Amino acid sequence: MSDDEEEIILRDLNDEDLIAQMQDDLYDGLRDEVYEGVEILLERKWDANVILSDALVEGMRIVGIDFRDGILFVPEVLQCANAMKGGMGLLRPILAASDNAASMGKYVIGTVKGDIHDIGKNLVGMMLEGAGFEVIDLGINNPVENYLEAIDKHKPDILGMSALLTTTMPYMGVVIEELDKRGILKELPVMVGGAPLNQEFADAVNAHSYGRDAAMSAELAKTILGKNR
Ligand code: B1M
Repeated sequence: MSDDEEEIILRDLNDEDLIAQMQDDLYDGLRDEVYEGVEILLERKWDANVILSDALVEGMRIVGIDFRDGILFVPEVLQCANAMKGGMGLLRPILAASDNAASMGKYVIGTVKGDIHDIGKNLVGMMLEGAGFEVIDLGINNPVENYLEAIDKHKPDILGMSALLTTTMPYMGVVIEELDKRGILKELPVMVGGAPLNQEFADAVNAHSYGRDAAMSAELAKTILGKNR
């Protein structure tokens, strides 16, 4: 089937079928189709946050279940991630468009050492930008030295760490301990987040706050800096 024929089919679908098709396309790692689905929904005046949650995040949730159950494997899930990032690329400028003339503050964010998951972190970054923060993204697999260097260089108002693995989340504690030893922790609020975390874990590693999801984390960041109106 040619791309043109696929385009016509997607455009012919009603909203509900299109969302279901996009979840399937994300599952099949079809970046162009996911991108096009987002485009169509935007043309139909769908809210970017709803497209993100209903089509992309929900699609990835389904992928996660089959990944866990050994139905999907790493190469396939990488393609799903690639497809999701395609759709996110289109939503990014909309989600990151800020009404705030003044910067809310600087936020350094990175996925911790040993962990290469970055979709959730990227979403948090987008929402923060949308809320008016200047976001410095350190990417994935960050040892403590990277965080220290970024703090020194950028003087952030908040430091954020993301982890998706139960094996890498304890590393957040290592970073926080190092910040404490150096006297930085009392000055710099640390937010932690990622699917396996919860408030209890955040408390246990002495993090200032726990971000449950991207939208809530942006609100939380404003609250931390006393800028939530
Ligand atoms: Co991975 N993986 N993976 N994986 N992967 C999970 C996390 C897993 C739960 C899958 C499963 O078994 N069901 C499982 C972890 C199990 C565990 O730890 N108990 C797992 C595993 C085991 C692995 C490998 C070990 C597999 C292997 O090699 N055998 C391997 C590890 C690699 C490594 O990191 N060293 C691995 C690899 C990969 C891929 C590379 C293939 C790919 C990542 C691609 C990429 O990110 N560029 C991948 C993916 C895609 C997933 C799943 C399917 C999806 C993750 C995702 O993007 N979710 C995931 C299953 C799942 O979570 N359903 C899984 C969508 C995203 C929007 O949500 O990231 O949770 P999330 O982010 C949310 C919140 O958590 C929060 O806000 C976000 C938006 O609302 N949040 C924050 C996140 N960070 C935050 C920071 C904050 C605040 C909020 O403040 C700073």
